[in-house]
Amino acid sequence: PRTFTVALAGNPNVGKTSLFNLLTGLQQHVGNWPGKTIERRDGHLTVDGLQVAVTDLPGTYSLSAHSLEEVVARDFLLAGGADLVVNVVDAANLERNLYLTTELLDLPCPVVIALNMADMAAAQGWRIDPDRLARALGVPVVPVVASRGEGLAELRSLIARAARGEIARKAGSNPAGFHFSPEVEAGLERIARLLPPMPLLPPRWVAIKLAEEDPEITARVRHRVGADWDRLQDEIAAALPDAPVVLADERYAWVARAVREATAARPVGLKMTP
Ligand code: GDP
Ligand code: K
Ligand code: MG
Repeated sequence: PRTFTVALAGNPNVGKTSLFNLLTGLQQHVGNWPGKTIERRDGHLTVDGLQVAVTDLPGTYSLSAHSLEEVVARDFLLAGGADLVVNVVDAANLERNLYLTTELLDLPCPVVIALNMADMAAAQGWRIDPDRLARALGVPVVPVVASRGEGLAELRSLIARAARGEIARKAGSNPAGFHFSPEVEAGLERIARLLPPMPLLPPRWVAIKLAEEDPEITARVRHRVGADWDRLQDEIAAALPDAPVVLADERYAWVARAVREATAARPVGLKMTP
């Protein structure tokens, strides 16, 4: 069987490569993503006698395929490249960082959070409770300070648990963590039932991306259904009116609630993350 593979995903400059270096040490290889000028880092680590492969994904704020980095990251994840996503999050910019988390949780692969920059967050007066954050997000959370190597042992043991199959998520199932409202989920289900089979792409994910008017997925489905596209588009609009705005609003609201539940105190005299 294939080596258990971990992908590090997150916004730019949150400490992904720092964590990658800590995890893999000298067991790493730097190249480019096929046909792209974007750097790719792959490495290995051994936990509990298990070989684990690690890939450092390009930093992205979203998985909307609006940039080369986003296309690379999402294609890797959709192709089943990762058995576990370690979502590296900047604790000092928690709310902004967790938007991507909602998109990672749309995918069938298990997700854990490495809550990095815990030192910066504390210096800014944030008091983030990792257990409450884990409960709010529905996924495990490990606080780390990558620049000082803190939390590495805990992250390694979380990866080991995942490699032993103890942190699982059924492919194509509705994610345990992030959900839209029941009305939106019902609309997504209706859209998913109208779709032609799309190899490698979970139907709920395709429905979300169509509802969000994602250009790449829209083009692929359109190509696939041919003359039925106009009718499908009408049915999507009927199932989920104002879908792009409604879905984005629900992601932001879910993130805001998770941050509220996980933070005991707000920084005094400092601006909140937009
Ligand atoms: P990437 O863009 O996500 O790969 O982020 P990098 O690993 O390149 O880190 C970006 C910057 O943040 C570097 O200067 C790191 O040294 C620094 N950094 C990474 N982790 C931490 C951390 O936990 N605390 C602090 N204060 N700085 C960090
Ligand atoms: K960087
Ligand atoms: Mg990097």
